[in-house]
Amino acid sequence: MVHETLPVMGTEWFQPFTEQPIALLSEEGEWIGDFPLDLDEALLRQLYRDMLAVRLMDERFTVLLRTGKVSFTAPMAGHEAAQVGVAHALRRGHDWVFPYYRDYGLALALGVPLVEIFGQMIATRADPNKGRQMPCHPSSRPLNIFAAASTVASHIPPATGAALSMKIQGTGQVAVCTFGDGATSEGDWYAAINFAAVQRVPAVFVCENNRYAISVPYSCQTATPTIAEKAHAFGIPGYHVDGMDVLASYYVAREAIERARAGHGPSLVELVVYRYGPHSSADDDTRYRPREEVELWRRRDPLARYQRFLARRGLWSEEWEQQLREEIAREQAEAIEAAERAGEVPAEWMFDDVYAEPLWHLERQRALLRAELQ
Ligand SMILES: Cc1ncc(C[n+]2csc(CCOP(=O)(O)OP(=O)(O)O)c2C)c(N)n1
Repeated sequence: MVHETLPVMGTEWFQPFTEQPIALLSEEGEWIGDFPLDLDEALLRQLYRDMLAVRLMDERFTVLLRTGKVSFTAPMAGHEAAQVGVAHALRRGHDWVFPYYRDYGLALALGVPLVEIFGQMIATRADPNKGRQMPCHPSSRPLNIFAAASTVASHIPPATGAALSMKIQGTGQVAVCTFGDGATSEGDWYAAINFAAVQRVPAVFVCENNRYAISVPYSCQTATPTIAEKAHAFGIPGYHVDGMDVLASYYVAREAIERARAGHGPSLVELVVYRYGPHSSADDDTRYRPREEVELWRRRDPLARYQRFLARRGLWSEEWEQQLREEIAREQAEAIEAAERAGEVPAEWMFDDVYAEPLWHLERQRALLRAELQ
């Protein structure tokens, strides 16, 4: 099925609205794309390094949770290829990113310093947000990463607004907005994408479809077989992609982003993934999904598949794997130490930056809190 209004650019490799998810790597790690792979070895290896760093960071978060240093986690294992692929497809620090709470892998691959990531998770002075967000809410001013919000889909209208502003000002930027399958049932989602389509703004809407919204399975979320096909109703292309294939995630996101940048309007990209862990540290997923299902998806692991691809090209070895694991473990341990050393956040910082000018009632509350704590 080809979308009639899709502009012909001569460089488009992917068809929207496919029944089968677009994949570029077979399970055995063979390249199955029908166009030439144009990525250099450094980037091919970087994609693997980033995915491994995300996997190990996820494990670190769980350890920090168990030792009481972090109060909440939103596991992202299974989403690595999707998040790392998208991060490398955009222009870092130029384009804007509107992430959601499961996107620390995206933040890591975009280059948010590890000390800031762990500072935000533990809520210390290393956190540029001054410890005022829930854990798992990435953001970065220098990298144009909008502060993630827990309110499902609330960041999608701001992404459309930012993209409209980019269009009016002719900045050549693109707004990339990520969310889960559950977010697609929110009114904000429809309003934001519809408006983006009508205005032909430079935005790309990326659904990390992990088949569940907490305990609600995909079949109770929507009656359509894919999220991508909802793009039909907005009059924009919708791509159905294997989000556990890092090269498919990267290439489709890149095409959608560059179409948007060239003035051809927004797209919807559905990256089919699976979260191996519970929805969050407050969830018990054994109550709503069988272990066999989790095991089945684990066999499609994005890291293992990509490792096989690299190995076929002589770009992966046991020694390199070992070296990477040691390097990443050291970097993350040092970042945690530095984040902790930065020290606790004073409780009264909660009153900072709420308004441009201090307001009398907040100053009064600040004084009361200070007195109480003394
Ligand atoms: C507006 C709103 N409704 C409900 C919630 C509670 N809630 C938090 S996460 C979540 C599930 C979202 O699932 P999905 O969008 O698929 O993303 P996932 O967590 O699976 O990656 C819900 C219902 C919320 N935070 N905000």
